[in-house]
Amino acid sequence: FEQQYLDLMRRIWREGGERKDRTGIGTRSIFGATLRFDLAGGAMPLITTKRVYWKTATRELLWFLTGATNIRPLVLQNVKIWNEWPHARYVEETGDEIALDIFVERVREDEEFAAKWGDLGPIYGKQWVDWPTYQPVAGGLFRKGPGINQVAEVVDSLRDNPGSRRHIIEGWNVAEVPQMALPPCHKTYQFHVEGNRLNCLLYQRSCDVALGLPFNLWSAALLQCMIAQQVDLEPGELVWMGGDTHLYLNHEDLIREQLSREPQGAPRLEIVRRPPSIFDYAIEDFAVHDYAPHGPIKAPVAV
Ligand code: THF
Repeated sequence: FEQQYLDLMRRIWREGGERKDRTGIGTRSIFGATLRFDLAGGAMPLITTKRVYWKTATRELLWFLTGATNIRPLVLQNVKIWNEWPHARYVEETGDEIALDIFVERVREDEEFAAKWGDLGPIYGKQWVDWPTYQPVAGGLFRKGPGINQVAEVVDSLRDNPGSRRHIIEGWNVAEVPQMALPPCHKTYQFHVEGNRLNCLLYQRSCDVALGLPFNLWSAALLQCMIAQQVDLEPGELVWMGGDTHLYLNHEDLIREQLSREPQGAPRLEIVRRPPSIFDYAIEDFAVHDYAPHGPIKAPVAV
């Protein structure tokens, strides 16, 4: 299970081409990679060669499902993973070079400040549950139509038309990409019904293998398990496909340490309650069994 992840990491570090990236840090990268995980029996692609904060990743997923794009609800839950981007924008646009933790405290304490500076633009949550539409009106003008809830539509289409090849949740809204703090990395989810099993394929255009991928794999598998529960199917295969699949050069210590460790155990997910809809899950609904990972490994996130 996890060996696929470690093999990918080793291969990129050994064979990946070095390139300059948007963040200026530099990466080793390969283009095009596939991982496959069978989620039968609650098996999860939860990395054990370092501690992965699966509750943090879960809170992020639940935040996406609310349609929120402001970091404040995450900050109030002590989830820090999106803080760097609004902070960078604040410093750039105001010239006020306050430290990250001071900025985050202001977002926590000051709702108005958060509304102004905590937003990431129309990223995942907005596109998933409120994809904008436009309706023509007289004179060649358009007005805003009702948003499309892609997640709700996929749940419905899985129930009503399981054989469909159109069960898709798309994050890449071409017209709105310029307004996003960061264009979506995990951009396309396709679901597929095979007998009583629900498969999921995630296409990720860009992947930070050391920091991001453990989160992305967990979140995709969790979303798949939640949707499966809602439509009375068993979780099937998770197929992950990466475009630019890379390791940041400043993650070398993490990579060496992690590749020296052996995977331990086979973590399993239990969803302890069946909420009335895909939008009603709470963090308490998830339990992970048999997760006894190696210790965490700290590494800086590239902004
Ligand atoms: N940008 C970059 N460069 N890497 C990413 O992984 C990434 N994401 C999201 C958006 N842009 C990205 C943000 N997701 C961590 C994990 C996920 C993130 C961002 C940061 C992180 O720092 N994880 C640490 C600590 C976790 C914690 O403190 O709770 C870790 O050890 O895992 C990928 O989609």
